[in-house]
Amino acid sequence: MSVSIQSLAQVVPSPRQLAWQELEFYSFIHFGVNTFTDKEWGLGDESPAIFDPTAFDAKQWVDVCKSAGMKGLILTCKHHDGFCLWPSSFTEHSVKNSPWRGGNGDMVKEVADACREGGLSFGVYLSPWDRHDGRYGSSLYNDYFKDQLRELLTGYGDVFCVWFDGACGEGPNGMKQVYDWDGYYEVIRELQPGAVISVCGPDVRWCGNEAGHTRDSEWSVVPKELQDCEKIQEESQHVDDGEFAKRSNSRDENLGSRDAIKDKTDLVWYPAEVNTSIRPGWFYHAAEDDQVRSLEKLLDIYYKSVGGNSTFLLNLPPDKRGLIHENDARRMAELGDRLRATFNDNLASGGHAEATESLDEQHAADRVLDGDKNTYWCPKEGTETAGIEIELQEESVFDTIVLKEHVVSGQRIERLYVEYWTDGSWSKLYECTVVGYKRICSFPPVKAKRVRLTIAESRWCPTLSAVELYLSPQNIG
Ligand code: FUL
Repeated sequence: MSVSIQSLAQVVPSPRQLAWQELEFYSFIHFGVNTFTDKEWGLGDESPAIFDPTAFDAKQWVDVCKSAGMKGLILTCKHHDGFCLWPSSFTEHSVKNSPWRGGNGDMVKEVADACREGGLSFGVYLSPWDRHDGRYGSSLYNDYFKDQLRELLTGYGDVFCVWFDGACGEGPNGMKQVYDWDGYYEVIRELQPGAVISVCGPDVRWCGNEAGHTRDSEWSVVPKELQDCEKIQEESQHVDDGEFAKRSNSRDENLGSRDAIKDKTDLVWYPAEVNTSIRPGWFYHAAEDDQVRSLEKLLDIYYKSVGGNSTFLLNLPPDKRGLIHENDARRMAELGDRLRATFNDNLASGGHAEATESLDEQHAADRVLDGDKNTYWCPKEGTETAGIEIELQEESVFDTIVLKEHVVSGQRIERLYVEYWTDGSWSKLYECTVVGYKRICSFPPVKAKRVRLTIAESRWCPTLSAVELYLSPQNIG
């Protein structure tokens, strides 16, 4: 082992990573000329004249996101086709040459404003790959790209995320671009120090597929070499469901396990995001109106991503009207209703907690029940196996347990199991590996008054800031 367990346990998130993780669930909005040509990737030769949503309403987008319980929105300000949804001063290829709002529109502004009014965080997707711009393939393009970043990061208020995907194809001159990643990051850090740089960036790690698949063990502490953009670029070319199936080994790979990091010297906090679309495509296609993902599928991804130490970035593509289609909007409301009904009444609150040991009074067992994310239980330093028992106020039926580590202190739990007291003995209910920011444990309903968690393996000493019990509405009655 090249790094000691103690130092490993002390790799921690930056404030911007922490703020991003707490958003948990947020939307991707793919909108642009592809919406009007029915394509996924534009060629770059589309006329701005085709961009003319008839009923665009940013508030509707925000309302749909909120109905699902999302806390942020990331807009494709420019996709690979190069068309800009804001009137950039550095290109003619934008909304300023479109009939929409008589050429006076600024979609980035309308969306950013609607997000702020609705209480959603706003993020930008700016595609480095540009199939339209003649500067692509030369250093001039890097200057252009930075100029665009400056526009987006100064003109639209706070931005929580700059999302860079890995695609790097040919531009209009048949040339490829050598991206100046470090230069891009510098602009972002200077203008929006609170923003995370996602995927081709150092703050948020791509989960490795676009199908919504998740790893059972998602570590936020991983080898630094995973931040290498060249590699991410390579991996993200033409990724789809089929492709993913072929690469399923990498999904199973436990990136942060003791085995995976045993020869590494440089470990970083690089937490995962799961990104996928509510439909097969990223952009809207009328032919996919009946292929909106089911409530069960979306719940499954939510539980495994948000509840598996990742975040969930779900794409909702608006249609030619500029509205999120009724089928998608309905599904989002259903999802939000289900989540709200499930995580409404914490059956553990008011209960009593006892631990096998506690570091001190301040880190006593009952900290997991106080509803305060800043307080936590932990055993003595160096104790890697420990347990905590919760006695509920009254015997209750439950099918869900939410666990949270105090990730401000690092990610430490490696294996844990949950038991409940029934018929005079402990019976196993659930077993998992990592916990991290949040683990949602889901199982068939049981009735009990006592629940016991055993942290069987951890790094240095585990922490827990929350243990919550719930009953989902489909199991009530
Ligand atoms: C990919 C792109 O090629 C897709 O069009 C989409 O934007 C997705 C989120 O990232 O790399």
